[in-house]
Amino acid sequence: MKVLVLGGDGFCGWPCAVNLADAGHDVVIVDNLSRRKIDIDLEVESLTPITTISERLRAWEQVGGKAMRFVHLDIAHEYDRLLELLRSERPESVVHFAEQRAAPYSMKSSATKRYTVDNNVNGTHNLLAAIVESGLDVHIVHLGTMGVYGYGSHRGATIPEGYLTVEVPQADGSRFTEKILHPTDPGSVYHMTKTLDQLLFFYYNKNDSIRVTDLHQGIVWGTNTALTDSDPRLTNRFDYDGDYGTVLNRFLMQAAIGYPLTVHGTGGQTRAFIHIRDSVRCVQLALENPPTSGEKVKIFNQMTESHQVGQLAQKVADLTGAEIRFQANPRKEAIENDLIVDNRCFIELGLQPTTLDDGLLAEVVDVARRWADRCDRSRIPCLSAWTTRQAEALHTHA
Ligand code: NAD
Ligand code: USQ
Repeated sequence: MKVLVLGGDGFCGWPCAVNLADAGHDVVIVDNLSRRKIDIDLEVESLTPITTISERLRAWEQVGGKAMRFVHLDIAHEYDRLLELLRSERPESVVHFAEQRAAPYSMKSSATKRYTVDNNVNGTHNLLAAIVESGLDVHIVHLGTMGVYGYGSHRGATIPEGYLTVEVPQADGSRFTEKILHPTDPGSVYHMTKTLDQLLFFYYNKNDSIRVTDLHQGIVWGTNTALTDSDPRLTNRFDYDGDYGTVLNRFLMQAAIGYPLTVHGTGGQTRAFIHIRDSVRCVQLALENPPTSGEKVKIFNQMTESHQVGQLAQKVADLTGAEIRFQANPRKEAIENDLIVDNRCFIELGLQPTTLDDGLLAEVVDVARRWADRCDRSRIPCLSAWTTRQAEALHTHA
């Protein structure tokens, strides 16, 4: 299958592209390398040393992988080139990772809020409009987020895969049932862009019958897959800084370098998680099981387990002897939340979940230890505050 991987140079996209090429698909990576440029702006680097995209592709061919091509293109601002690319490549599928994905970065300033909305919403809309204009029947697999459902209280209810069946009361006392998109409750400007993506998909699917699978992914942890681990030049990125590092990888890296684990607030926040190896597998399963013509947007919850942040920190502390340090929470988020998630779609497609207990936690600690001297400890604190109130609390606790 010919697949365009938008954002294929990123943390989730690179191992996914390599995996698809390994499975025999014809892969074209499309990326504007903005993630690498943001690292330069933030004066931080991936903990693992990553090679340039050209070197990654050369290395992949040398280790015997099916050659992949790379197109340097900004999907949010180069509409004509995107359309031309679709017309010339005529892909059967597009995997769309190409968005600004960090909630703290999206909340840093008006400039990063505006950049995140402009980049993410325009990019997704350009892709949809270009597919319609090309007249091609392309299946989009989009990386969305579990955060679209929100992390308030779901009052013990199980979060369904995208759609909620509701009963609507009528004036005459009767009721009818309807399946609607699950209400959204974003917790950051970044998460808000994903809820807007969801509406764009709903509309273009209804109006133009565009086939879409939207993957509501949880927090991805781990760093490499067997393939990206097979040669140092294929190594995947490892974000650890206060803007781009995500919670579990941060805790594991902090434990590796003897830095107290940074639990926000009480640590009562519960989140969904998935290992990078399962993330890669899920994207392949979604690609190989596309919606049929005329089918509504398929929504899968791409997560394998839920954990409370404080309990995760305790687990890492038990494994490594690390100290835990509670921090003023830079985010405006519930002190505690429940999170029961239906993830049957991927399980029924054959996903065998990798869990936290599989020794992979220790593997991440080992990777972090190996590259500990590349860590800039001053970049570890999360300093991006959601509101002035949170900023003041950070300042008081500093
Ligand atoms: P990442 O920042 O490492 O990768 C995104 C890639 O997209 C980068 O290589 C970047 O250069 C590229 N990109 C961004 N805007 C672009 C544009 N306008 N044109 C072309 N390329 C562009 O992020 P990631 O962690 O790999 O996340 C990929 C996707 O998965 C994102 O959409 C994110 O929201 C989603 N996701 C990630 C996680 C996670 O824990 N990392 C969890 C859930 C969902
Ligand atoms: N947290 C800490 N300490 C830290 C870092 C984070 O306690 O050092 C807490 C946060 O306050 C939050 C939770 O951990 O309550 C998760 O934060 P995170 O940065 O790991 O995850 P998040 O901001 O939600 O974003 C990440 C990805 C994003 C993806 C999302 C999936 O960056 O692209 O969409 O996970 S989900 O969380 O399911 O919405």
